[in-house]
Amino acid sequence: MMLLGSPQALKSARPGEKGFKDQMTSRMVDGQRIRIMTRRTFLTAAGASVTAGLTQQGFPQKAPGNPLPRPSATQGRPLIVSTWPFGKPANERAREMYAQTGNGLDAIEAGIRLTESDISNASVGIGGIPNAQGVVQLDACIMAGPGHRAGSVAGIEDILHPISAARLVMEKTPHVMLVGDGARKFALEQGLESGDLLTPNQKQRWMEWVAAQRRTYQPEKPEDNHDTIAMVLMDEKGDLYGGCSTSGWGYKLPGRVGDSPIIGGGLYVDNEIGAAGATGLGENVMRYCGSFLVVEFMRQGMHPEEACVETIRRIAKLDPRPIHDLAINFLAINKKGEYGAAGSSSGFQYAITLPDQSRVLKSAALSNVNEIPLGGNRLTDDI
Ligand code: SD4
Repeated sequence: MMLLGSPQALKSARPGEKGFKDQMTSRMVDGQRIRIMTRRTFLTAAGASVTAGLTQQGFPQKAPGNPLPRPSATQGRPLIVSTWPFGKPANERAREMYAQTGNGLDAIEAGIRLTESDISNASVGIGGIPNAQGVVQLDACIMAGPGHRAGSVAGIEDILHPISAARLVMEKTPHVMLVGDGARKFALEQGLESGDLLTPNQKQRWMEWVAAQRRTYQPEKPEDNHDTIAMVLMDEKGDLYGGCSTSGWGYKLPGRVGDSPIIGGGLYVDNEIGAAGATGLGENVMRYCGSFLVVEFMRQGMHPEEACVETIRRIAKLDPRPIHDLAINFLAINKKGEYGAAGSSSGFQYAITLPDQSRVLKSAALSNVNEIPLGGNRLTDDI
């Protein structure tokens, strides 16, 4: 096993010592498993230089140095990449469906439906955090590279699988996006399953939130709710697909729509170039056409990880907030089978699944402030 990374960076903990595991991760490179410093370790180790690289606005003059090899191109297909550790079982479900039907859209829909069904996930499907009035309103979209087709629903209520509603919008209507009650009625007409999306646990939490409210409207801090699933896939022919599903910002104003159902915002697929998806504070993604921008950077020849980093840097350059307050994360794949991800803070994890393996990875990070998501999403040490 090769070891990459600076020895100085590792002197705070050695193999066998407490804390060592946090510093190290491993990755397959050219068929060989290599141990590498985690991005967080690198940022800590390189803390002085990274911090020195931040401008007063809080964004780096140049991307933080990256001692890690960028993930190299994969050969196996389908290649499936999605947000957060819970993306791993969703990817595996997508892979299973792909094996049955050979259809990338079926795979995306099945994978995301698994996450939508997970009551413990507080930001996708049933069990999602409701809006300020205690109503769960869901956003989702789906996109197919071939034909550049897309479907989307926003602010949909009572429908257990908004990703399926989005697919039906794409396949059964001449439209791209349906919202609110129209989306709900359409989904019901199409025979989609309906039900009460507000679980007793979320109802209780919402009542506590209401009780704690001051006069001014104050939604849950968005960084506590990073649980959207965005999934992208390349099939055996090299065709690209993607989907995204979320209950959005916890205790949002009724009717608020985030980036996740916005084509080019929370998701974008260009069958010639690649596909990208987002998770995080949608207001900071949709104002910049974030996923579209990632794909455009890949069109310019950037590796998917570099394209994600560059997109966050662009957003940070335009946005008045310090970079670590942006709370945005992107992932991407390209036609070569390369993949990557980046977050405005450290702590974003994403899942990659191939026919013979499935793993959770840490993304590149543009600041060393750690996100600690609480909205039902659990980060993993099992990387
Ligand atoms: C939204 N982007 O509605 C979604 C929420 C999210 O991780 O991704 N959270 O803004």
